[in-house]
Amino acid sequence: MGKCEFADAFKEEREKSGIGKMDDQGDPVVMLLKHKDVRKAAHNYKSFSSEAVPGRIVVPSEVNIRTTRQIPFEVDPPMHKEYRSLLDAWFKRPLQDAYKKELTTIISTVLDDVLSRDKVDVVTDLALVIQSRALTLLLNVPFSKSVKWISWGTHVFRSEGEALDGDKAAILYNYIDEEIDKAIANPSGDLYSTLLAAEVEGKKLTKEEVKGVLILTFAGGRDTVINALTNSISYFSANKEALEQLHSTPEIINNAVEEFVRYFSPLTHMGRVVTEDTTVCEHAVQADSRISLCWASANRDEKVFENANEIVLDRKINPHVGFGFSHHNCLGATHARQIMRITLKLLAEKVGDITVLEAEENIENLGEFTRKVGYNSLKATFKKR
Ligand code: HEM
Ligand code: EMZ
Repeated sequence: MGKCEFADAFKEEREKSGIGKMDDQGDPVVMLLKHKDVRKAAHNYKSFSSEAVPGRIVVPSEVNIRTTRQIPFEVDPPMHKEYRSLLDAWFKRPLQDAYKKELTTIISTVLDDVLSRDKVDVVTDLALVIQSRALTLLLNVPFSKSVKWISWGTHVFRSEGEALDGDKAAILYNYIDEEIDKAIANPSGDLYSTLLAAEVEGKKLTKEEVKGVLILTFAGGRDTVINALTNSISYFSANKEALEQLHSTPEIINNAVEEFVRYFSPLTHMGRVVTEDTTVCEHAVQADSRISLCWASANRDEKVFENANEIVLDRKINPHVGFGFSHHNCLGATHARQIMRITLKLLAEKVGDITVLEAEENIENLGEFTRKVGYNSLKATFKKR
């Protein structure tokens, strides 16, 4: 395995039984570990539903801190398709030249700031700042809004450490309620107003539905993007030749982004609720129990990926499921990919060396497994090229 190590926590069980078991707050989860099974179950929404009590498909479950249904994440087909058709065009805006140009300015400014300082924390000074400022483009709101979002830290539902925090979540819910009320009073071209004016099946979206889309946009695209950026930087620090490779062959940047998403799998897994007694990977599961689709394990499946535990920056065939698979595949992937592509391009252009001084790893506890998903803190120095 290469230097910046993100071990495959699931290898043994994936090869032995194909499943893992974990308890989550008394509501157990059977994790699907093989690429083939993960894709099959993701596609089979009739047996494995996303439409349970809001928060139940998330692991750890958010049922105690959330009553609003996240849209389109916690809705099954056919209704899911109605919401997706409404949202798809908006979430493709990151492909526009003007959007890419503004995103380039945002990221370039952050990197120039980082290069002007002796030492930075990659998590809070680089990744969180890029993620929050970039989100102003996705929502089409003024840049100044990002100041408050940065102050919320890396997770909108969690305070220091692991625990889900209802009081912290309430800050986000109240904030979104207020922004929705402002958009009702003064409509503009932002995502709030666009959704408030939109119709699904001939009916205007309710405030609760708009809130469901916004909570998901704030929560789903936060620690995932922050981990993807931070982990990539830790890789460049441990593998000095990689940044050189991107500098001399920038045409592989898109492959490198997909490979980082595969290898780091910033979202480890996502749950589904079983709707009828059935089997997964020849293992019986009962109606109303939970399974999870373990993207992180599927992405290291050696039946699918050659040298699965190595980062191959220019990997050509890469059917990773880091952004999910089938109906619920990541709606924010276009935005996330642009952030990653532009960051890698600018790092390769501007930065000559990254040296990590201190790292505090973020380790997830998943029953019998522990998995490194990123860093709580990564202190580093950046030198100009
Ligand atoms: C769905 C990963 C960034 C919004 C998903 C899913 C995965 C994922 C695995 C599938 C969930 C499931 O099947 O239940 C990631 C990763 C990201 C990222 C690895 C960054 C590297 C973002 C961003 C946003 C976002 C930036 C928006 C700001 C969403 C939404 C869905 C979703 C709305 C639900 C789509 C649906 O249900 O149709 N993401 N995500 N994600 N993601 Fe992301
Ligand atoms: C949910 C989830 C979305 C959940 C696609 O993933 O991301 C998690 O970080 C949030 O806690 O509520 O939005």
